Amino acid sequence: MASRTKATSGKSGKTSKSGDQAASNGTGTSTGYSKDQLLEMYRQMYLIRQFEVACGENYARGLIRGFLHLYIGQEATGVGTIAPLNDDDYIVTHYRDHGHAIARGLDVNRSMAELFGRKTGLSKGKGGSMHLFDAAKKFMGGHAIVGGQLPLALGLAFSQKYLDTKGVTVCYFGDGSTNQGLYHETLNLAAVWKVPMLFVLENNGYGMGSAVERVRAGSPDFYTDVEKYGIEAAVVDGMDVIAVREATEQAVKRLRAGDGPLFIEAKTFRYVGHSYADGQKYRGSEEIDEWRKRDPVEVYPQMLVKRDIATQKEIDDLKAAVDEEVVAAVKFAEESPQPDPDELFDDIYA
Ligand SMILES: Cc1ncc(C[n+]2csc(CCOP(=O)(O)OP(=O)(O)O)c2C)c(N)n1
Ligand SMILES: [Mg+2]
Repeated sequence: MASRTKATSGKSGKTSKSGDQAASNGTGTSTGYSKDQLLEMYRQMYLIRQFEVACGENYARGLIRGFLHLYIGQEATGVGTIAPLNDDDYIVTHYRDHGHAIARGLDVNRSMAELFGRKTGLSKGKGGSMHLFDAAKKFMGGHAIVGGQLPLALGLAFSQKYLDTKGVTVCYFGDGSTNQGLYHETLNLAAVWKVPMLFVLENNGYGMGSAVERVRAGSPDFYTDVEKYGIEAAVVDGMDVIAVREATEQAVKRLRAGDGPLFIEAKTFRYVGHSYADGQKYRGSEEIDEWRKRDPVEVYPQMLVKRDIATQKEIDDLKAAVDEEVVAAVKFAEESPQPDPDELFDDIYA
């Protein structure tokens, strides 16, 4: 991964596993991934999408409360970056965390129950949407403070280096968190300590209602800044799951070899509001429509069929199974008990 590498499968031969033009979004001829791997990436993206749609519906029903930030549109970034990881690698993320949790294989029923605030939830119903957590899967949250997850990830990556585990830590954050001082502090210390940390900037163009251009001086690109810290950075099309996976595979290989931290900026988009309550008055529908043309959950399966990698029936069967899984998760959550009032102060460290 060279500094300022632009990684887009089907456009850059450099990022293709097979050496020829990689396939994605209907272009190219070879992906270098097996059919099972390609279908699994679709299954995860579709599961995330359907899970999020169900969350929105159940928020409207009043069964999910508090803040709800959906990952709709960003699925390819989460799935493509998590696919290359081992069980020993840590993931630390922001409050828009459902997609990462699902891609990491956290229990879908218990994730939904957590959002419903039920006793069977991953955090016994006390964390909610922004705090999905599963230490056994090395999924260390779900954090609500913008950028707050960055120094936590740095600490985990430091431990991996100190204990020589050969693991890596992947930390997700949004464009908005780059305006926080701790973003710069974390980049600096990660470079000084040469920790195995992958910074994944999910640049969806907005921090709440503020477009990046309105709150950022200079270039709208972030990856070009990072070399000032001595960290190599790549930019990738975050709507292209294959390009994201390829870029991450290259990065993770280097992290395990002890090359120090690396950075990927994924250019992506959320099709929905910042949170469920956001009316999106700050942007026009044309912009959303334009990005919709590249919706990975729509375009990617079409590419698989068009290139005879999968049949339409295989795609339809997979969708039907996921639809059932999501219905079952909502049923599980709805039928789960509320936490007991006498548990209120359990697991509280203050
Ligand atoms: C320290 C801090 N300041 C402000 C907020 C309120 N807030 C919540 S989300 C958000 C925007 C963050 O945008 P970005 O990092 O781009 O992530 P995205 O929501 O686009 O995924 C803000 C300002 C917060 N949670 N924490
Ligand atoms: Mg953002």
